[in-house]
Amino acid sequence: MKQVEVNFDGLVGPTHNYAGLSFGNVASLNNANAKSSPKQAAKQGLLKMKALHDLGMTQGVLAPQARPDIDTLRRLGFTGSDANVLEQASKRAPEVFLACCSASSMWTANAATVSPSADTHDGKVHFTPANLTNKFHRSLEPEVTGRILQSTFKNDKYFQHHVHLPDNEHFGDEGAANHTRLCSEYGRAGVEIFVYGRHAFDVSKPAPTVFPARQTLEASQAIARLHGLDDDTTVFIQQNPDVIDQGVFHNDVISVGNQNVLFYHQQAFFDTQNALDEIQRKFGDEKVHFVRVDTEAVTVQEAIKTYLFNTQIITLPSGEMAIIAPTDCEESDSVSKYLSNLITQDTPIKHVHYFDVKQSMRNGGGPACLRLRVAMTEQELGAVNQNTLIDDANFAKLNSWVDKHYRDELGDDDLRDPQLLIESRTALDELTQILNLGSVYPFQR
Ligand code: SUG
Repeated sequence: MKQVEVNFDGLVGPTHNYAGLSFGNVASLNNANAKSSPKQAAKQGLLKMKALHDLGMTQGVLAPQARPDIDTLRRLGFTGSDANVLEQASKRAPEVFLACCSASSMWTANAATVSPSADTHDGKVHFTPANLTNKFHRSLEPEVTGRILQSTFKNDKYFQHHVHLPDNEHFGDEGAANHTRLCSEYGRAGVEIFVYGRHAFDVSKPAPTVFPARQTLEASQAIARLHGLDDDTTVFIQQNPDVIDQGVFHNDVISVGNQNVLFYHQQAFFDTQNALDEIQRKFGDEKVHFVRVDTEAVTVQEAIKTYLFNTQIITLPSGEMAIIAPTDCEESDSVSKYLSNLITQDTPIKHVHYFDVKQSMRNGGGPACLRLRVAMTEQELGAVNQNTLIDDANFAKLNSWVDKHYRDELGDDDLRDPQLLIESRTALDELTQILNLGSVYPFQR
């Protein structure tokens, strides 16, 4: 049966802004309070989606969340009209207010962990929204993420949706950003690799000391159980605590996989050799291409700055692989040199395409952060909400929707403007019609 891998990119929301909310994410901290352009951000994302569609890939889109999150602000004690809630919260608790305005749901690599039907015991595609407990602004996402996923993959014959893990740091889960699947073909059972930052219950184990490890082993194990994965084809690897302390806040900032390729930095993992041996053993007879980037070629700092590993490795219809990289990689001498050389080597990666996603990069989100991968059979793909798939018509529709509703520029002061709340809700209400999602937002219910 033919299977494809579909990238579901997050559409950037109308309140895209830089608030320095993510301790441990260097770009987020460095760009705190810079002015943003929601319109440009959304368009950069749409152009990447359209380009992948034009390369012959199946491309989907996931709706953003509604912000400012008035419901959460009310839950935290702000009362009165919506305008009053905005004014009071921004004056009396500015940090809390900014966290409730983040458009962070755009990074759909953190929306959920997905296991394709070939890997699961019941033969369904499994989804568990990430609870994102480590950052308050991101912990506001899982419930609505779950609704968006259920409206996008709306067929219980093929799709199994789980509730996110308990909202507690012991089960801190960041979704697909810490999960990679290797397989010989998308339709064949693969090896699911979960990369965790620390052990929650055994604190004697190594852990970072400067920045937080957002993902726990126990959370990864719970996802594997929920998805009905086989122990024989599941691998749990600890991320190197030292690289977390240097700013590698998710595994997808230091390694990425596709089919029979694992592209990783020399310092990515804690116990690299054992991890790679286990992957190869569980993968079977076919050889995995372990493409290691040495510190000598690209330092961890340069990898964080350019997001060399937050690239998408995709399999083109021709069977060759392409790497989808941010233009920041092209602008770095060492990284662009590395990539030009990589595509001439004996690995399946034969092309590199650069995309300007700088609006997202300034918050620490590269091309791979912007997408959630879902490998599906033709039947499963047929059961997906078709309005969420990108074709020329849908791309044009979404572009005009952005033109109509998004602001060119946004600063902190704009976020408390009640008019922005009205604009955002009007935009998202219209979006749910374009994407045929139903009433997924709290303000619609
Ligand atoms: O969780 N940045 C996001 C970036 C997520 C990147 N995702 C992956 N690596 N898959 C985060 O740190 C910054 C928001 C701000 O500072 O305004 C933010 O949430």
